[in-house]
Amino acid sequence: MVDVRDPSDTLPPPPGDPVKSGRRTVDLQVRILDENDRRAADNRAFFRERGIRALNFVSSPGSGKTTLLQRTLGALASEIGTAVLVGDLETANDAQRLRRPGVPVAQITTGGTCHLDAAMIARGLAALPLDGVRLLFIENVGNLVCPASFDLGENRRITLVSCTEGEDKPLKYPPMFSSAHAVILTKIDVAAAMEFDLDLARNNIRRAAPQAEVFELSARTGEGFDAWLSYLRALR
Ligand SMILES: Nc1nc2c(ncn2[C@@H]2O[C@H](COP(=O)(O)OP(=O)(O)OP(=O)(O)O)[C@@H](O)[C@H]2O)c(=O)[nH]1
Ligand SMILES: [Mg+2]
Repeated sequence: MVDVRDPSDTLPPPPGDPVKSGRRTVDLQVRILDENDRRAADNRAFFRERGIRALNFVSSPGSGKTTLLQRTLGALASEIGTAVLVGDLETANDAQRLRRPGVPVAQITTGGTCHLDAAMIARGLAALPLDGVRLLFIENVGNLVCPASFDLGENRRITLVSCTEGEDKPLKYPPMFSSAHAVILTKIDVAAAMEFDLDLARNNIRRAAPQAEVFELSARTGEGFDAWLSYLRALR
């Protein structure tokens, strides 16, 4: 195994030309994340003042975030005020899938950006009527890496991993799992057909996300959905 991590990451910045040493890149990254953290704190304060609980759904492309939200809205929208922000590089497809009477939905298109950030959330919120909203669902861009670095001001981060992706994903993409409040193992209806080893996946989730509550469900059949809905009802 070749470990390509730059050992200078853990050392003081080297002297000399900052461009040649790579120092400017690191400084810029820190500034972007600092700025994002400030905006995330503003979002968090906004949610607190309004009595909104915000959930940030993250996963690989196609793990089933929109399908999970469709079924969740179908079960809860008449009972709890909900709104949705959904992020993709392009298209408003997911917003169209999630639209239903009484649920404000706004699509955020990021252009080329591989994650949502706190400023995008603030702009998205300005486009939503939020009176009576208690739960805000944020569907992040499908990507198991970048969204982990960007706090949106959410109250809960929910990481999905599906039975079609392989049991090892929690170990390969640790930040997405170690920063999750809950992990949802989804598409369990196809686990057997995929010869997916549920016990191995459970162990890997436990190792990567010992702090997280874990749900196993199918957004297609509804299996395992009651526990998930109870979790959401307890949050509001
Ligand atoms: N069998 C099965 N299929 C599912 C389930 N959840 C989602 N799917 C299917 O998986 C595919 C992708 O689902 P989406 O909900 O679009 O996934 P996503 O995470 O929102 O995708 P992106 O927004 O592109 O990242 C669709 O064909 C869904 O019908 C499930 O629980 N079981
Ligand atoms: Mg989606």
